[in-house]
Amino acid sequence: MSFRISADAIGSDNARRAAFLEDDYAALKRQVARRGIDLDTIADQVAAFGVALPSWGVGTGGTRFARFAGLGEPRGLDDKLEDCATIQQLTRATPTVSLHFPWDKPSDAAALKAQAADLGLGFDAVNSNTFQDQPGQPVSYKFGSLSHPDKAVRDLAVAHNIDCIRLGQTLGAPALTVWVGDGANFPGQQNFTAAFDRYLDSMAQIYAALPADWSVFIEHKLFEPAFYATVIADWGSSYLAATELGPQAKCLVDLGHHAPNTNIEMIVARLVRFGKLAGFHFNDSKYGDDDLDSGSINPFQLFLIFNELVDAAQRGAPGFAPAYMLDQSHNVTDPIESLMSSAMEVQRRYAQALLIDRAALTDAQTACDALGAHTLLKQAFNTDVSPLLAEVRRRAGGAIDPIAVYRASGYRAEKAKERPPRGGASAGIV
Ligand code: LRH
Ligand code: MN
Repeated sequence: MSFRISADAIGSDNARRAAFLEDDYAALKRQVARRGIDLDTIADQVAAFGVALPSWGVGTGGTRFARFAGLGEPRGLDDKLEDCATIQQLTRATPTVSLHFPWDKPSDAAALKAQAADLGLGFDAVNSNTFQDQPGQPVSYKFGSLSHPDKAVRDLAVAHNIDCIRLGQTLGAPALTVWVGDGANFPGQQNFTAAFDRYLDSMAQIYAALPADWSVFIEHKLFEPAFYATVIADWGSSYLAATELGPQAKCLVDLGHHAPNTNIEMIVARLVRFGKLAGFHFNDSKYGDDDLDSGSINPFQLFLIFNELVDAAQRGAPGFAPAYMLDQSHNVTDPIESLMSSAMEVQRRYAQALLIDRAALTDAQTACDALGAHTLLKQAFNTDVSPLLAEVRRRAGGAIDPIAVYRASGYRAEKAKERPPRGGASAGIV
């Protein structure tokens, strides 16, 4: 029998904190009531918010130089789901998992769906992988996949993506995320237009295989693994491709896939305006695609992104239904702790964006009152919503302090006993 954190462990820890939380929540409720906001209404909205977990994020991540495996690493999909269920049990903010194929290829997709449901989990967008060759693969993705000059390579990549759709359908997933590392390392190595057209032709075949209620999410990325040119390098290329393909194709924004200092919240506003925002891979970065914990480097940017999303939701932007997912690599922390604190961080910035006085903001913007407008955002960003988030977790049966309960439970030590290390040095993100 594998170790799970008991409801009692959560209950008794919550009982110790309940009185303080009640106090803090009441104080926050009074504070925002002075701004004409009912905190319980915000609590209901936050309770309905969820962010999907990346199946590849529950194992220790690494870089091209090395990966230093942690204790009790998940050995396979069952362990990954178990760890995801523990994150959901404590935070109540992560009801779905985003799988990556073939890393997570199940032997029986229907059984996997039932297994996940037993753990209180569902599935969000599935991810294809044509950035690595699989053992025995007849042709290589070394020089690209969906945009490769060789039709045999493109056909293999298209077939793999269609397999992912079929698997995802059985799992009850709503979409396929397509990120390709296709590009060039040398000027002259690639004809930009020909490569883009080959990509569009391949994506059109994948698009044609989509069920009517499915979407395909195109994920842009400035560089890596290609270091001179990337076929889908930015939101512009992604938007052009999604528009060419049709209404079921949308643009996914991975926060780490932009040049430093890019105004990502404005990219979000543009994609929302034209009904092409697929959703997000939340993480943070200082330099490149660092895949650091969400909000750990630039929490104000995350808040500003949610300011655009709440504005869009409140004005009823057409086709606005973004998917929220984490996509991080946990190289030096316990992945479960990082994913819990990141999910709560994303929830925090959403909750703060709900506190913005939008009528006053519009007035200030119309009056060209720059500081007045900025101060309204800062008032919300500087509001400590910790009691709100904790109360939402408590009401949903989660832990008031998930990290404290997790650490006190000895879960990781138990998993270290159940999951002996596989040994051997490794490198790479998983
Ligand atoms: C590419 C990416 C993509 C995933 C991979 C694990 O950098 O963000 O979303 O397929 O990371
Ligand atoms: Mn990503």
